[in-house]
Amino acid sequence: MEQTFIMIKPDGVQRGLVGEIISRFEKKGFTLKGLKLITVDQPFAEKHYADLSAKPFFRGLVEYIVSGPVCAMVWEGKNVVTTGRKIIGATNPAESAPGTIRGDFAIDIGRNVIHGSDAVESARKEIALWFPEGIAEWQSSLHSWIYE
Ligand code: YYY
Ligand code: MG
Repeated sequence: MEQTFIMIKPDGVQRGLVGEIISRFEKKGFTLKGLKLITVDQPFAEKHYADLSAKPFFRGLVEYIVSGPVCAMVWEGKNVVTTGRKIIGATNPAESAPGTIRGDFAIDIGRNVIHGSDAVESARKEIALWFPEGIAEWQSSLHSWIYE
């Protein structure tokens, strides 16, 4: 089954959005496979966002990610990478549809509350980076109520 890496950024944690965000993924039918509150350092944040290191916003982005604890998660389910990105909404909250997490809870691009992997391959890399200890081995007993 497909997995994705979802991270509630420091603003989302500070603003008390952890429960709301977890609830949206749970209610959709996805399965929580990993979860931890963690404060990362600069080299780690730079590694996570390595693909963006040449961008003008990179410094500010790294500063923001290290500014407080984040909630790192692994979610599992059919098409969870693509569907997870839809639940999250467009990168710029000004363009995120209402009903998406960023559309409902964010205003500025540099405070957009949540990260989600953009492809199955990046999800695999991000899960390995954030959960080197591995993730929970369990199967939800709801499977046959969610999948036909
Ligand atoms: O995957 P996603 O988070 O939607 O966007 P990315 O293009 O990967 O950029 C990562 C992160 O960088 C974005 O969530 C906000 C920030 N950012 C920014 O501050 N300014 C931009 N013009 C583009 C992205
Ligand atoms: Mg991205």
